Amino acid sequence: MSEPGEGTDKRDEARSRAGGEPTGEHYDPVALQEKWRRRWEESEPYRAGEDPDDTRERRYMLDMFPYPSGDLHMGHGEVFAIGDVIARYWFQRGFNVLHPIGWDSFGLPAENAAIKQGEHPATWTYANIETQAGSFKRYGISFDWSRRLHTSDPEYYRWNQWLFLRFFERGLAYRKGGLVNWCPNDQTVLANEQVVAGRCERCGAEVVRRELTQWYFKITDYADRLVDDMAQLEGSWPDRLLTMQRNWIGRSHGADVAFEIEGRAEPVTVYTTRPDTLFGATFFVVAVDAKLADEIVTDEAREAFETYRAEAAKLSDIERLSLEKEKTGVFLGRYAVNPVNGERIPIWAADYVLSDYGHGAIMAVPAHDQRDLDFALRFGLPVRVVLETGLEDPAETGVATPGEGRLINSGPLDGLTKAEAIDRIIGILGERGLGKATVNYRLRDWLLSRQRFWGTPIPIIHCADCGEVPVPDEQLPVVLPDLRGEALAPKGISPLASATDWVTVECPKCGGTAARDTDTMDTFVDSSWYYLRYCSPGYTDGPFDVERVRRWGPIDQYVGGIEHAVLHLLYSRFVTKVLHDMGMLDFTEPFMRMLNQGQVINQGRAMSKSLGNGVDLGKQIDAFGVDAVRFTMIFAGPPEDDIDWADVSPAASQKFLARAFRVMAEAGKASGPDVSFADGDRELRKVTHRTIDAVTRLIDSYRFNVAMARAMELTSATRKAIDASPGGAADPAVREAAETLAIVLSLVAPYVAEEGWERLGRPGSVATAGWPVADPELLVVDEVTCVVQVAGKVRERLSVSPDVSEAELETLALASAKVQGYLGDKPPRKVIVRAPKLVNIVPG
Ligand code: ANZ
Ligand code: ZN
Repeated sequence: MSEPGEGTDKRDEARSRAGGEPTGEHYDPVALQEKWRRRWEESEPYRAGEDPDDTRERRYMLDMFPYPSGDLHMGHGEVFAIGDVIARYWFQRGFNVLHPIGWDSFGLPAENAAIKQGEHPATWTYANIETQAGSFKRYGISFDWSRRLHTSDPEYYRWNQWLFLRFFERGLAYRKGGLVNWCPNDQTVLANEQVVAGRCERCGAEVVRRELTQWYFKITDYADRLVDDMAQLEGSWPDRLLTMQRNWIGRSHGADVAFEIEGRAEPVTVYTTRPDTLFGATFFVVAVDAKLADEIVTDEAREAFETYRAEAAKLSDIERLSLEKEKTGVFLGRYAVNPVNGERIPIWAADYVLSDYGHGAIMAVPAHDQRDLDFALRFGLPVRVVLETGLEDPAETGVATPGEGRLINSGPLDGLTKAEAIDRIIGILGERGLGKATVNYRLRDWLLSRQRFWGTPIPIIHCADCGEVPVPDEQLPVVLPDLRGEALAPKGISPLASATDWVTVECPKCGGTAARDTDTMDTFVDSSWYYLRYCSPGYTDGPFDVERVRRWGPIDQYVGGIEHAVLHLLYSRFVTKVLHDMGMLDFTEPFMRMLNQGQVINQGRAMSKSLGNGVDLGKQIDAFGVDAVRFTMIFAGPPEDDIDWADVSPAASQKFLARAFRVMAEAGKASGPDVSFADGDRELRKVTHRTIDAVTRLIDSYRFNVAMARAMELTSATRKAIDASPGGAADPAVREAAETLAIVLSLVAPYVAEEGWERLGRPGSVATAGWPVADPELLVVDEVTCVVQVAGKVRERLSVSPDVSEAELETLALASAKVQGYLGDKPPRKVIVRAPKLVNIVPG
């Protein structure tokens, strides 16, 4: 699968108006694309160095790998252009850069296409991969193509299976029965994370709950480390991303409190983050789908309870927890006893309490918890305020008061603050053996089995005598059977189950007849470690060569969409920690910096078929050339912002690149590369060096768009210098500016930069020309004199930079001791600033 697609190559050739080598100063993007693509393919300028003695600093730049859904789209065009600025900048800085590419090539769409076309999912998958690979090459991204991987290759997924077995050995992979999310359309289970507002993330069908036995990874064992290790990422990951990870893990500190249930021997424990409000508990709620509800409901209440339970089964967790949803529930006919005051409180069943969080039952404190209050008001239950917050009575306003305050109506807690009361009550409960401080997490174990074909088979054999038996390592990979077309149609069980020959195997333990597990892994398993494989592609002794990962890892910069803020990043962080614990990694976080790009939209809306506002990347490239499209993506705004394609102009980008190209070509014609820049015009040299200085800082701080604005200014200044006199182009300062331009543009518009570099007579690829360094002597800014008038008389002269801002100048003037002497204590009535020459102050 390693031969690149030919399609896009041909397209360039056919459209090349120059019909061969580009000559003259006419900018022909297609001719440049054709010429340089060939050369790059031969010279491989972006190959990462693997020589252990290579002393260059190593940098690992990674773009989230694509799913091969068709050809590349505008979103790819943007994100890969952004990642490429960083990678290419690092190449220029002289680092040994690893910038790999691969495909996340298992998944449902391939399977659905295969069913429709009566094909094998591989056909669709690998055809799309070839299309995308060809398009990436045309798009000129600085990948090290020698490391390419596809997760659907047996040589890759073999290591998913290997990892699964290591997890299994460590007790981190296990099977359990329970209620799971089921997509009736895709006929497969979904992880909680894949249910969005009660619907399947992929197809939008309403998700139902089903009782099934499934495989899980025990990510909850790592919950604390997943929270605590975020300290390493603070400041280098976007805050919003860290918040989303934190919320998903949902660590909370609270207490377990045991409540006596009348007529039941064992007390029932509830989890509360507010044990201080225990005296305000006026009723008790059990999750409607918890076993406890079924167990304690009285005969009289059973019928109503069962009807209600059937209704609630249709809702997703998100709907159940929604504050907007009207509260529902039934009285179970029984009472609990408040452990601190002996009060009898009624027990209800409701859907707003979840069976798999905490203990599946709560003490309800309506005065201080909004959901409890909504419920109390709906069903006429008492509301007792136990915290003096200074706000109005919740029973009157319908608004709970969850904040801080002093305790009231709470016996021994009266007068204490919230924090004091929490400590005190935990102490009291502890002495009596009725409670203790605890930590809870919202995070659930990672449900990884899927009932679909196009994924990694789970390497477990089920034997009637021996139970779950791991497939021995030397039998890996367990390769998918050859199923295609109708055989893949969803049937509620995995299609693999129908491949009887494949399923039936000898038990590795007892030799008896046994059956393979027929589920496949969630594709998030594939993407949870692929970044490690790139360090040693083709490695056969393990998922990756530990030594090589030690050299390259962790990833210095990861670029990808915010849609992966929770799932992919959390799973990758988890797997990294497990591999660290296995002694295979010397780091605990995989991605040291993270950049989330914005979206490419059109006319204010996300692009969609139904709106008819889609823009095709290939067509944009055909019309304007690769460089202009990439330039437009980068120039549109900061990388995190959305780009509205209706507001940008690839035609204008193309025009600019043509101007830049002419500057480089004319400079190259007028002088040779051996001139001394020091002999050049000082004013232009100053512009060049100020540009170098500014662009360096701008790229370092990800303000790529502003950096490109500076490149445009440099182009204009150079053009002016060329046109100023007949021999203008021969000025060494013009050459210096043009060479700088080629290097700066190489980050965004690699084709024109490469051609320009060649025209300038420089050998080798511009991609590794080396980043220029600004000469401090040429950065010195001239000063001008600014006159400060107070009441119309000149009172002060300030020496300032010619580009001082008005605000700065006003501050400087008012800070002058002389000026202050004339103003006295009164603030000035008016300050008129004409930067950089004049400040006029009207005293107060
Ligand atoms: C009494 C109380 C009083 C509560 C109060 C809050 C405010 P986090 O922070 O998300 O962990 N709770 C406990 N188990 C629950 C379950 N299975 N389903 C739904 N809600 C549950 O939230 C913990 C709080 O959520 C707990 O503290 C409990 O309500 C509720 F003024 O107990 B609290
Ligand atoms: Zn057996």
